[in-house]
Amino acid sequence: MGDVQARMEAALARLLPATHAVPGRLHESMRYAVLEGGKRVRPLLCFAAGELTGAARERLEVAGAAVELIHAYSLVHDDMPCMDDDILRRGKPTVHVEFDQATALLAGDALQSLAFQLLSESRLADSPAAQLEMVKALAVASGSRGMAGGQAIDLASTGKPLTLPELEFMHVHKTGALIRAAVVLGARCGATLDAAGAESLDRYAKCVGLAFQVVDDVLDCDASTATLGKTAGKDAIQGKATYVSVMGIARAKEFAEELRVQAHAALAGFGERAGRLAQLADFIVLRKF
Ligand code: GRG
Repeated sequence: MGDVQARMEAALARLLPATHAVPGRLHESMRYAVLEGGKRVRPLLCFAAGELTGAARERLEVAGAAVELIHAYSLVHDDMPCMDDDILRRGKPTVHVEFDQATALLAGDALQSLAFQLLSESRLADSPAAQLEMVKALAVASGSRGMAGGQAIDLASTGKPLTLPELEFMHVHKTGALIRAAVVLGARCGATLDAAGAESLDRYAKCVGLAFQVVDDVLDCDASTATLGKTAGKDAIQGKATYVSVMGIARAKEFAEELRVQAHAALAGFGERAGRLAQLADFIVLRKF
């Protein structure tokens, strides 16, 4: 993980616009939002899926960066006063606090555009058609049928009780879609999987995407602000339905463990090539931050 995280930090620093380029303040805010922080879970998944298909690391750096830029944009916008209104992210003041709201809005917009620029300006897959599929996969995962849609449902349901299927629908879109896209993009950088392989990998991605959110909900009430680098305990204060509020903390922990087991089972046919994906399922479920 440390090796991939260090590679990703260098790649992101290289691929983001320099602060001396005009408009400097916008570029500074983009770099502030992305660099020196975050677990880089999505690029890690991208690299691990690429390992399964024998993808070149240079391609995975760019694909992983594209997914991470979308993730960073979503955090910048989510933290703004019109959404979650938070002042702390990755242990630092949020972008609208450090800069201002208009800059935060533009930084998010520009990060999203840069993600698609990266996906389209260099060769990342063996055929143009496969690369176009990557662009589409990230667009769908980020848009109204994916992350932005999940966020809209989240905002509309704050303070309302949700059933378990409604909660799952929200999180499969808000958090799960981008995690799934990270896996698809990483795999696409290498050799094409057969239909059964692609289906197994997608089953794995769905399990870890959902597990990620279940654990996020557990940590929101189990861990401290200092450990998380973001404000802990907010879900309960804001009256948000979470896996903890709907099923209780003990059952939520059990559910995360069930998803971890299912994720491992989905990888069974791949053998050792899927070792890193299996380790990441463990990390996502057993993490403490
Ligand atoms: C604004 C379109 C738009 C979407 C926002 C992802 C999201 C949707 C909001 C973030 C709010 C949140 C806490 C979601 C729960 C799961 C999540 C994405 C946590 C943060 O991701 P990590 O833990 O963060 O991977 P780091 O900082 O490690 O990258």
